[in-house]
Amino acid sequence: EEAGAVPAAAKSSWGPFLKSIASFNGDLASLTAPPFILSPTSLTEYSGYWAEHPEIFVAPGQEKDPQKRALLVLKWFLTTLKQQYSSRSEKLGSEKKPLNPFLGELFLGKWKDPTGEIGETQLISEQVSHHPPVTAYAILNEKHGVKLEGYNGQKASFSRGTISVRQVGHAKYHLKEFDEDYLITLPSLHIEGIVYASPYVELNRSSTIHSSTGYVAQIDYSGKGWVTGKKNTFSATLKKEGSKDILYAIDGQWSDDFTIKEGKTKKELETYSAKTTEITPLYIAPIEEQDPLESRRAWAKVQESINTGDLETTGTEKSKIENEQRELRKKEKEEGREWERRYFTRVMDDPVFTRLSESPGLAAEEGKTDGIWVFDEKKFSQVAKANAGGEATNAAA
Ligand code: HCR
Repeated sequence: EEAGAVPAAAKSSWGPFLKSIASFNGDLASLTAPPFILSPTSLTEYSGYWAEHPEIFVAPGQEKDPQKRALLVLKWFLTTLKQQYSSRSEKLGSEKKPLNPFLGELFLGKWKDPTGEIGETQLISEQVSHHPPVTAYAILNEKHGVKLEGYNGQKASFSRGTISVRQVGHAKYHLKEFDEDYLITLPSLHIEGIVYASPYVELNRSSTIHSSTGYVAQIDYSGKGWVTGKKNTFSATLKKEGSKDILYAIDGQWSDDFTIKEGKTKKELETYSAKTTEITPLYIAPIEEQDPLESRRAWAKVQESINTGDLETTGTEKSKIENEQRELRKKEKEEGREWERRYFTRVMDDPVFTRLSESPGLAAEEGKTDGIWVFDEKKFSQVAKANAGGEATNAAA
């Protein structure tokens, strides 16, 4: 029944596509998808999914009890999953292939707060590597002293009719008032419904959150859980490191309802409804005010032609960007320099990461992105200063 919703023209291009992915090399960017599965959205925009509920994002900043704080961080993480992994495919599994960002591409914006209680939350997302693709981001809320920073890339493989994607990278959630850090690992995923030309994401195995205060959250994903038979099922626990006692248990579906219970008493504390909790839309500056490297400005013509189904223009406009990029890389090579990232810096050792990356597999993963990308406060304030002086037009200002 899912396949029936796909237009006839689309169906005819799906067979050849399935054949082509059977032999693809792990780089999702190199996957040539049929036009109807192309999304006009660049992957740099996906960083915004971390804070589409700003009130839940900043809530831990207000909580005095460290155990409750750890729970609020876990709750916030769980509430981001629907946005991250299913917001594009709510209708009949219509996940699409995002635009592959160019090196230096920026996606900047803010979640405004008319109430004044949450304060403004700012998003800075930058493509820090093109081959392999890596996106870095920082999300800042000054009022509550909350900072999220992270980066990620994807490594994909195709087997038994599905695309499996491993995420390389991690996120760090920082609370200024308590000088507290949380290291968040990213779940691997696979794409279901490919044979029906109706793709959607399902998460695999588990991911963790380790805090500098000694709490550990583990989230186990089971897809169409064998107990419930429902998609996007998970089961999470919060424990003190080294202890078997479950402080809190959270069960349900990340795209629907989940319930937080006290570990010992099993008392229900809260049921969160992912479907009915509204998101706060991100404010992005009008295109003419954006920096030329900002995603929506740089891709404007490609996006417009994808939306109108004009394949020829999509092709020529994409090639223009690709050729420009090739020229830039050539010039940099000749001059023996590297592209200067605007907001992030690559380091080989990040103290927070080293301290909290308990799981041995984690450190090995990082090597594959050739270092760790961190938000560079110095660069950030320099850009802010330059903007204040009117030198550059930057939407984040
Ligand atoms: C795998 C994926 C691109 C990467 C997307 C990531 C992992 C990016 C970072 C975000 O924080 C979380 C995230 C969510 C997305 O679910 C995930 C995408 C889902 C599909 C897309 C593929 C490249 C599309 C392949 C083409 C299919 C539809 C045939």
